[in-house]
Amino acid sequence: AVPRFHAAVDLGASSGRVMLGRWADGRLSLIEVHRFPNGPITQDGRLRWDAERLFEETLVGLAEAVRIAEAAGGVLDGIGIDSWGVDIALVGVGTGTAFPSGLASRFPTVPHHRGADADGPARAAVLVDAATAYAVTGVLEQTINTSYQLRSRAEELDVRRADGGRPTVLLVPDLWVWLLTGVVGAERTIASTTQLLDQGTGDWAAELIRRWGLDGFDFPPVVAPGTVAGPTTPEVTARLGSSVPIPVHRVAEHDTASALAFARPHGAELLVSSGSWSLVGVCLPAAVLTEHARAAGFTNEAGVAGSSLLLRNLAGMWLLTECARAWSAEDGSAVDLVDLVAAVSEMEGDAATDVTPAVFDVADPRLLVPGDMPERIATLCRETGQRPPGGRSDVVRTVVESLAVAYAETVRACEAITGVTIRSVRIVGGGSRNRLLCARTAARTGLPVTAGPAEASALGNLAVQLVAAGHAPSLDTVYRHGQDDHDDHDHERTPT
Ligand code: LRH
Repeated sequence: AVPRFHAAVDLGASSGRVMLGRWADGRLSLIEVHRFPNGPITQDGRLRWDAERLFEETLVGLAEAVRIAEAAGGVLDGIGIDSWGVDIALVGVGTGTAFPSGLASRFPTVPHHRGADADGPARAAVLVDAATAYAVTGVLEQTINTSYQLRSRAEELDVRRADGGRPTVLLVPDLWVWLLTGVVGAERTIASTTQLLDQGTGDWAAELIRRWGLDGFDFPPVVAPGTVAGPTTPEVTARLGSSVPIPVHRVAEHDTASALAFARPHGAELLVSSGSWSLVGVCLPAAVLTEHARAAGFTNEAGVAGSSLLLRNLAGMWLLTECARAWSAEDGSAVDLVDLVAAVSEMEGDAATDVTPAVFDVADPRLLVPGDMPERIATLCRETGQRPPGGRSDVVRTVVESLAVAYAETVRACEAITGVTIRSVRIVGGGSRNRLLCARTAARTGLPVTAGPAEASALGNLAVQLVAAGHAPSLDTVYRHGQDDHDDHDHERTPT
């Protein structure tokens, strides 16, 4: 059979990557063709993403994907983009501006959600309270939401300008699709992170948008995942060195939805998408818009194939990457987190690690912004009367234990909301490589834990493309017959 090549661009908060999938004989093989670092940068006194560099890196990776596909006698049949949620660029669309000529001098800036105003939810609540917004959108009042970010930008921009021009709101992966194709749209899974999508109609919540003073923005049409946005523009096609334009797919553009694209809507498995954030919860047939779900700290986000994800948005590997950043500054040289976590995993079970580590609330808002993470963690432990972790390995154990405790508590909270007993845990994403986290989650939940795939978002991205193109019969076939560079390993139930 002719090999089919598809590229997944997966933009994560600490690194981005371009993965090339080759589908042949009912199997998907995945290779990483390009990986590049990511993180917040400060520009004009504000926390932002280095969007222009990230887009350049994307083009470098895609050009390499084209080269590999063509060298193998094939072509690149599709490109899909997924990224973190909530963050946006404002662009003035309408005149067929295409990358790179028209945009080189004014690449859109993308503020980082970790720099969002802390009082956004309180100020918005004066106009529409959080409970009302939840009943419409299913999204919790988190400072990072697009809704609050847009309210701040509306104030800055005074969008009701006399010329009537309305800036268009593009979430990060929709911005990438626009830069590649010139086509404007709002893919449903990524749009569901905004707190501006109506769960009932599946469209923008027009009244909420008006009452929050956001009707001076243009919101593009909502499109379902599993469609094609359009072909690459001539400029992009040439830049990628491709002999033909490449179809750009609307995949599940939210990385969480892509990572969990294998999940069936039954609520009996706790899903953990573990990257910079930990998204923890269950896949259900429909959103849960009750006060109970809101009070318990759950948000509803769109999954693939009409499914709904009931999730807590908790801190994740961000806690460790920020610790590593602080320690690297202290040492004057880079601290390797992977090595440190591996060393701590090996110590597990030693007499020295008999004492249960201190545990803190991973949802504490003080952990959201960049800063001296080891010191903040020590403060949280002291506030609850615990001895703060001593050395670096103790800090790692405390972070991992606190995440496992939060996951275990989420099992109980999901069961109370859905009435469905949770029988297993599945951890996907980069954090699934953290053996200590998987083992401690098994211990704290008392449930069997399956770890991997680590590149779940890229796999889901490719799966949606392959099903949409008619190559693969179903999403879970791609997961079952997909390989990445990670061995799945199961963790035995171990008593706490
Ligand atoms: C995970 C995620 C999550 C949050 C955050 C901003 O990558 O998309 O769902 O909303 O990033």
